[in-house]
Amino acid sequence: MFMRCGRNKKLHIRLLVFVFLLVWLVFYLKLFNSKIVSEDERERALLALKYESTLQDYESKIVPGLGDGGEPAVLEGDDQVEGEKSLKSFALNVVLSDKMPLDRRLRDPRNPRCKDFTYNPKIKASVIIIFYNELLSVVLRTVWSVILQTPSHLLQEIILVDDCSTNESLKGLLEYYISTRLKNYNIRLVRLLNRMGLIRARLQGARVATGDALVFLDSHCEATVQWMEPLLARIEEDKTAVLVPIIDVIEANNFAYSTNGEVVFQVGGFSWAGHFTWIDIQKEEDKETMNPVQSPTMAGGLFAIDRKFFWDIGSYDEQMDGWGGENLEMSFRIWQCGGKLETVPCSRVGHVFRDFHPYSFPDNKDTHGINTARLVEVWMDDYKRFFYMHEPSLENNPVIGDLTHRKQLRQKLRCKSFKWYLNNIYPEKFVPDENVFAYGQVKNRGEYCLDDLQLAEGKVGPLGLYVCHPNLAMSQYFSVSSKGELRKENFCAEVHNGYSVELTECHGHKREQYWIYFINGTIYHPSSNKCLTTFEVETGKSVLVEKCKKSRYQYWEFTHVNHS
Ligand code: LR7
Ligand code: MN
Repeated sequence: MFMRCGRNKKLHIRLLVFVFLLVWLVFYLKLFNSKIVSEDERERALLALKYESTLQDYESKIVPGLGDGGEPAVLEGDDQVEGEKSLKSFALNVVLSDKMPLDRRLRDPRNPRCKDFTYNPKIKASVIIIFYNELLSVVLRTVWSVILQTPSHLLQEIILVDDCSTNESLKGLLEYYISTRLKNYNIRLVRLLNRMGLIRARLQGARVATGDALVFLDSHCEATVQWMEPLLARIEEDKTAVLVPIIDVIEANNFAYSTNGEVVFQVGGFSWAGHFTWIDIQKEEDKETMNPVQSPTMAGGLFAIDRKFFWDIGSYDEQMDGWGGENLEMSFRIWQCGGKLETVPCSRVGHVFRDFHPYSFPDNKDTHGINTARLVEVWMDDYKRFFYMHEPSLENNPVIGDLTHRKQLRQKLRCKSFKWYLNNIYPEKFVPDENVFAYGQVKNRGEYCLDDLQLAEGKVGPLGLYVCHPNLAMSQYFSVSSKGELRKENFCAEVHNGYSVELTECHGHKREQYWIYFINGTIYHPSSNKCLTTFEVETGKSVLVEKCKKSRYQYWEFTHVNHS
């Protein structure tokens, strides 16, 4: 009994100690916990003190309904004046953007036939948005559009990559906005410690991404209804397909969302100078379809790709600096190394097209030129000659840097040649010295040459004459194509009013763009029954068509003539 009693007493003491310890532990933990919480709260309170009122000021300027649906928005009075001014410094209307709701909804811009499709993808996307010194409201509108237009079960995360911006508003205020207004969404902010340029910034974003697919966006975009579904559905179907939405225009001055018509859309091409261009869909049957359409290239800023495929196919050339070139590099690589690039007509995203870059580049380097030289060396084989005709100073220039790794990649992936790419993916691309009757400089009286007078891409201007350059430069490089066009890249010589000769977009239907180069040196224009003639250079209008006659002013000599 004693024993039992004694045992019982011991048990009681133990129990008491145990209960005491438990109470103490619970209490301690609570204390500990509350300490953390209170620290957290203090930090938050401090942040709030600093940013909440700024943010509320910011938010109080927003005019509900402004720009709703994507309608053009107008400002009045001082705002209008200030807004116009900001266009010159920021390349977009800052005042208007700051007044427009960050979560504005756009109308459905798609072809009505898109509504007949149902997509049921099971994979998730990481949306990667890179930015450098962009306007806060524009960045946030991009983020909101992704949140609002993407079903949450398809969105793994949004990754914002700050390429070391110096604008204050993109620092604490942005962080505060994310941690308060966007706290219910999975948004990750990656700060780069140095300005790395957009190519390496995207790579940093891709490195931390965990979704099945990567979807890249510029930081001044707005997604529209069902933009994500067809992109992911296509990736699910084929992991080697890289997808581009239709990129609509958000006007920089009034933020109107404008579509280029509902049905018509274009795909990507390129110029020999190394620029991305828009081209019409070539195959008739593709013009009608709402299914993904092959695209020879992409613009670069907006695309979706399987995450693993992104790395397998060589991600990006990490040695590309700044801005430019990575879009064509990736386009050629995807096609040549076994992938495909497609435009998805039922996915549409708006992009603010700006007249100039509102940011500067370190050292003022021509990163577009250098990056393009890198890609022509790795992917374009002998066709790089055309690029160097535009940029002779980059040929064999050490600024291009080391290419070993990229060349190894091409070998490792057993990629096809650029000729294969041209023949199979972009057969419409005009090659100045292939399948042509004549090409090169076109001389008249020994010292004058046909010249494009530096006409910019997409413009119309007179065919000119200029003193021949000692080296064949692209501005004096013309061809007589197999279709009888007197042409330079996408410019064709066309007779206007039976008299003047203009360089204008080639249409491929002969008519006023049809010429015959005769062995006797005349360039004959059948539809006007006249011949290409030159006057003295000094008279300005130096090249036109006139009644054919035997004259040295109608005698033209191409550097290369293909006799057949
Ligand atoms: O140093 C920089 N660091 C950056 O993070 C410079 C820029 N950036 C960011 C910038 O804030 C923006 O979010 O990179 C993004 C793209 O820069 P933009 O918007 O100045 O480029 P862009 O729209 O004029 O140019 C197009 O071509 C570029 C070539 O390098 C990129 O691929 C862009 O993403 C691309 N944009 C598009 O494809 C959108 C459609 C335009 C067309 C046609
Ligand atoms: Mn852009």
